[in-house]
Amino acid sequence: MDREMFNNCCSLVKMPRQCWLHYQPSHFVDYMERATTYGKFFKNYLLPNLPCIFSKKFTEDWSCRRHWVTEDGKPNFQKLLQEFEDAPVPVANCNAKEYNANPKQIMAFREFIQYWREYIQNGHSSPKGCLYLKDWHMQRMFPEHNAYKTPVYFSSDWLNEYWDTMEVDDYRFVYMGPKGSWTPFHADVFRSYSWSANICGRKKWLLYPPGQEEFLRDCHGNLAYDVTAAVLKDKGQYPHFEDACEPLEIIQEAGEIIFIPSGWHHQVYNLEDTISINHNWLNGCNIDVMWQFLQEELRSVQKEIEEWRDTMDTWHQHCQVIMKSCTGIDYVEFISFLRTVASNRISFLSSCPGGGGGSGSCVSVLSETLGVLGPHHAAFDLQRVLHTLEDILNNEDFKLLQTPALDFNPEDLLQEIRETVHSVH
Ligand SMILES: O=C(O)CCC(=O)C(=O)O
Ligand SMILES: [Fe+2]
Repeated sequence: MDREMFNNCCSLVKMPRQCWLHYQPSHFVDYMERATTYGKFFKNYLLPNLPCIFSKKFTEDWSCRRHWVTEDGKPNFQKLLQEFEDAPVPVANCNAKEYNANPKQIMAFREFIQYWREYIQNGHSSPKGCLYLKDWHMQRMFPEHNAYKTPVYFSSDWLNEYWDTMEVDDYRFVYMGPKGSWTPFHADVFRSYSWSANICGRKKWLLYPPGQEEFLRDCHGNLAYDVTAAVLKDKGQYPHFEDACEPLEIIQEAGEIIFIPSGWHHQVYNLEDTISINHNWLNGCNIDVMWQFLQEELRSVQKEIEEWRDTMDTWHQHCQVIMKSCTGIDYVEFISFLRTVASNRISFLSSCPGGGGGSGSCVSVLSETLGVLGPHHAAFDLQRVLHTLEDILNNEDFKLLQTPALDFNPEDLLQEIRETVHSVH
């Protein structure tokens, strides 16, 4: 990102988000055939929050595309077994519904592969149902495998940066499922973006732009589990279904990467035996969507326990505790997350004032990424953190938290960010 793009993006990001209430999906989604500049992806897809597909050229040098796949494009079970043996993996049963998802169990990788082989031999069926290995933190468990490299387009990733720093979790996953396995209707964690690359096989995606999910709720306000189910046509049960648009339907082929924008709800089918890699990620372009989502989550918790409001001194704190257990994060942790992102950029910018990308002394993946994206990108990120932090500090619910458990003064951080952004020319 150069200075001109920095100035453009700082204005573009302030534009109101598109309203999708009367969406008419075209049956086409933009397709990136060959090298696309980061700037083009940033301006045309990240900022306006639009889906697109990257061709298989973008994954052709990944080692997993060679090692995990046979010559005829099928999962290479033998090789996969050698690599992962008895690693414990999470496996969902696509035939069972638990709330709005599929129940999961932990199984040895070997056991899942044995099931998958039998499932294929049995004409893609099994008395055990259709099992789907999903949300497996393969990269975290086997970093030395270097199975793939995150494309630069998806490298401004605050979510994994923060959870890597905390050393507790990440949002980088592998999915492996037989033909017929599927993922029910949902939006991604914290309304993050996702990117998903097919190592082998094909997927069908049904995408609804933000806001359309309101038409896909039942009379109790619960989101549909399967947007293709006949029950949605029952007006008594799904009163607003006829107002929903048709979904954008995308077929993703082997090797291709799909970009799923923030807050777009989706349902996904494996049309063949499929292996994919998926990351959830967030950055300065959709941090406002996450913050909006957290405020909505808090409002719904408040509604749930409204009756206790006047009887408890710690009611606001209590809402935060419930929000953290349901959503995975509360306001204080959200601020810590923003602070980590800001601190990393402030140190990056102070270590390479000339914007040389900190080359030479850069050892960590993060400083390498910040170096590639450049100082103006770091300044853009800081602007976005600044804007979000200012909004939180003015938020009435935040102000009502009696002892915000922050181990720093947010005003000092705001000042430091302002000075640093100012110093980037
Ligand atoms: O591939 C799947 O089954 C689901 C993937 C997904 O929901 C995502 O990448 O956000
Ligand atoms: Fe998803």
